[in-house]
Amino acid sequence: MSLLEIHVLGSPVLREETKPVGAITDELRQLVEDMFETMRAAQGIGLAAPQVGRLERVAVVDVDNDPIVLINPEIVAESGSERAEEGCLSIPDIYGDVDRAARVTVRATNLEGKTFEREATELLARAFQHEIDHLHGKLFIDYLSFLKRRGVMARWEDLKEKYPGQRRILTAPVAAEDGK
Ligand code: K1U
Ligand code: ZN
Repeated sequence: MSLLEIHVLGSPVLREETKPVGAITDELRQLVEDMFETMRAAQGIGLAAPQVGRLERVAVVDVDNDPIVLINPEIVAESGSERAEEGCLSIPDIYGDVDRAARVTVRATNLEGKTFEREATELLARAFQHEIDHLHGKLFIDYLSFLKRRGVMARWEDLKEKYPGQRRILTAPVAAEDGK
């Protein structure tokens, strides 16, 4: 298992289109395992391959201890609209309100190569949409108004100094010691 570096805003890989996964290989299984570990270390509820510098069409999501691997995911149905605040592990300390479909059905393949469909609402629906956007080079800040986005970009000018090479390096969470 390895913690992967997270690419942050400005890294070109975040704006690239991913490539559909053909075969489920041991390398892909390792990538998925490392993505879950990285997502948890960063205290996220999702992570997409471009965020770790990879262009496979793969994302992981875990809302309420329900880990889901999304290989070649697509939204096949959506309805309603809901506005809520979002963040992004690739744009640390920046938040904004985003309108998303309130209910979505995602079709994807799992690590066993089986196609499945999953309907979702609330945070899971938002996470699916956020991660699938990453797989198409789209970020939540793209949905903000011109003025809000300009404010975000001005703030990012200061924050980005913390991420040399446009990479965020995580440290493994330290286990809590009993009784302390
Ligand atoms: O892809 C990412 O950058 C991960 C991102 C996904 C996300 C999905 C839906 C709403 C907001 C963000 C995160 O996980 S950021 C962490 C976060 O916002 C969060 C963490 C725990 C509960 C709720 C939100
Ligand atoms: Zn994100």
